[in-house]
Amino acid sequence: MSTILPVAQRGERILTATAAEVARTELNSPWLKELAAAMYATMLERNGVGIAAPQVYVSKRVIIVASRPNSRYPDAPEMDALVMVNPEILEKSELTVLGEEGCLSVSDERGQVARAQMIKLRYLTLDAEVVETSFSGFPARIVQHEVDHLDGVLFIERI
Ligand code: K1U
Ligand code: ZN
Repeated sequence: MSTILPVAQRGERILTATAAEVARTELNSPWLKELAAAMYATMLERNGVGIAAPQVYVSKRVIIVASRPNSRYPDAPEMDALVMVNPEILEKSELTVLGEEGCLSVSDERGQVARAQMIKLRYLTLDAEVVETSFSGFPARIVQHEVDHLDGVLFIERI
C-alpha cells in the first residue's frame, strides 16, 4: 500500500514555481520510486487521469499520464499509467483542439482549453531509459497539462 499525499491547491506558491530537473544520480533511487508510487496512489484516490510532482509538494520534473475513457472523452484510449521523468515536448502540431479540462489543484472548476492535437515527446523512465514517442488527442492533452504544472502554469491561465 502506498502513501496518499496531500494535493496543493490554487493560490499555493509551489504551483507557480518552475520544477527542478531530476538529476541522473536520482534515477533508479528508492526515493524516486517511492515518489512515483505515492503520486500514482494519490492520482487514483482523486480519480485523476494525470498528476505532476509539484501538486504533491515536490518541485521536481516528474509526471504521470494515465488516459482512460470518461464521460467527456468516451473514445480516449485506456493506457497503463506512464511515469515520465524530465519530460520535454520536442514538437507540437500547428493544429490545436479545444477540450474540457479539470485539475486536482483547482477544485470545482472545469474549462475549455486549446491544446496541440499531437505532440512529440522525450522523457526518462524511472530506470533511466530514454523514450521518444508521440501522443495525440486526450493523452497529448494530459501531457501538456502536466508539463504546464512543471512550469508553474495552471489550465485556468489558458482559458
Ligand atoms: O493534473 C491534474 O490536475 C490531473 C487532471 C488531468 C487532466 C484532466 C483533463 C484534461 C487534462 C488533464 C485530472 O485528472 S482532472 C480530473 C479528471 O479525471 C478529468 C477531468 C476532465 C476530463 C477528464 C477527466
Ligand atoms: Zn492539473
